[in-house]
Amino acid sequence: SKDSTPFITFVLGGPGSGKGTQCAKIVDTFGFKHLSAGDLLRREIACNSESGSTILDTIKEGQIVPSEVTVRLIRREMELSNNHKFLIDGFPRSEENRIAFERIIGAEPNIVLFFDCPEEEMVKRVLNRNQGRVDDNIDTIKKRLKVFEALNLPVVNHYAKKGKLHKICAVGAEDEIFEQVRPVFAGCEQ
Ligand code: UP5
Ligand code: MG
Repeated sequence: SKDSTPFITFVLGGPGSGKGTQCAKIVDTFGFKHLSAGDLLRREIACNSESGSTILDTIKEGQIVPSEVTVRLIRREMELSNNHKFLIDGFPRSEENRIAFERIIGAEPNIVLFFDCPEEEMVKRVLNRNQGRVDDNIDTIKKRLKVFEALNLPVVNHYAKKGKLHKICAVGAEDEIFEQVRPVFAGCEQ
């Protein structure tokens, strides 16, 4: 219920590492509320919100949307939800994102999942996806990979040092990968 302290999982990994795919399985099995930061930003573009055109330009370049924008969207969804278990997918993407979340939400994640996937595999998956995303082209994918390595890996390392990181080998069949994810949530059964 809304009165409970939130239980927060951050889901990290490069573009196409399978974050969204595994989040759907975690939702089905453990009853989390899935908040994909990328989906929330794409929704702002689709509904022509004030910040929509800036968000679109940023996503096309594979860059990171300002923290205030993203954290505001995540906070709104957390407040509207009557679930208290959250899967925050694709966020934080930088140390600046992380610090802004901790300041504005006033909480740290309980668990951080990291889907570790070789670049060639990520590129292959994203190019095969075919869902019309403006950033699923080879030029933008190269930029997304550079930004991931430069800005997201420091966040991964931060949580590794804090003992919160669960590194998952993201190569193989979706169900096999989920068998590595499942034990991380032992005790979170609905
Ligand atoms: N697939 C999945 N698992 C597979 C497997 N085991 N074997 C073979 N294929 C597999 O998967 C990608 C594709 O691979 C799918 O077709 C799937 O069927 C297949 P998916 O689960 O969608 O991977 P995911 O990691 O979610 O990939 P996504 O492209 O969504 O990751 P990104 O991190 O690049 O995208 P996101 O939507 O999070 O962000 C997009 C952009 O938004 C960012 O580049 C950035 O510009 C902006 N953004 C911000 O600025 N701030 C934020 O906080 C978040 C986003
Ligand atoms: Mg995704």
